[in-house]
Amino acid sequence: SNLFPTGWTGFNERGFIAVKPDGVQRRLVGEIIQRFEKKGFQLVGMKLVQASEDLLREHYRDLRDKPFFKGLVRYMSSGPIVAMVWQGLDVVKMSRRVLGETNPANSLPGTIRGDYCVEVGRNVIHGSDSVESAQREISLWFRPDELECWEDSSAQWIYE
Ligand code: IDP
Ligand code: MG
Repeated sequence: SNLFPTGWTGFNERGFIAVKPDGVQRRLVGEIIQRFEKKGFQLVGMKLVQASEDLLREHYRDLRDKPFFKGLVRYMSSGPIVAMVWQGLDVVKMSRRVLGETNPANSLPGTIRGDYCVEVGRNVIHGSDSVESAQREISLWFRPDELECWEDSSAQWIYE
């Protein structure tokens, strides 16, 4: 988009969101996409993927020393994931609020994790925790040509 020629921050910030295998199995993909769409974010990349354990170990490399790491990789490779890139103003920080807390027990109703799951080890969705990790995760999960730049005709009704 030429509307916001400021680089991948501000209006053009991009975040990586993934519906985890339990979210796909439990038919939550449509509901989750709808929440980001209705909020006003712009979808710029999406695919259904069976992630390899290598990819997941790299994705979660900061957690490699945690006791739950092995189980986390097994969970995340247990079925297909819907990987997405969403764009918009402060999308990374706002997505974390849409998701809720890491542990669904601490997530308020109205958040995805607050509404759709119970345990931290089956918390249905991933969202990048910073702009830096978003950029790392997007380049890990998507090739540049898998991301679409399209003019958002509703931008003038979402941004002042
Ligand atoms: P986040 O997904 O909210 O960013 P992280 O701390 O980055 O949370 O942890 C990544 C994922 O690892 C969590 O979403 C959850 O699926 C899993 N996880 C985190 N803590 C635990 C735990 O104590 N037991 C089991 N799984 C956990
Ligand atoms: Mg995290």
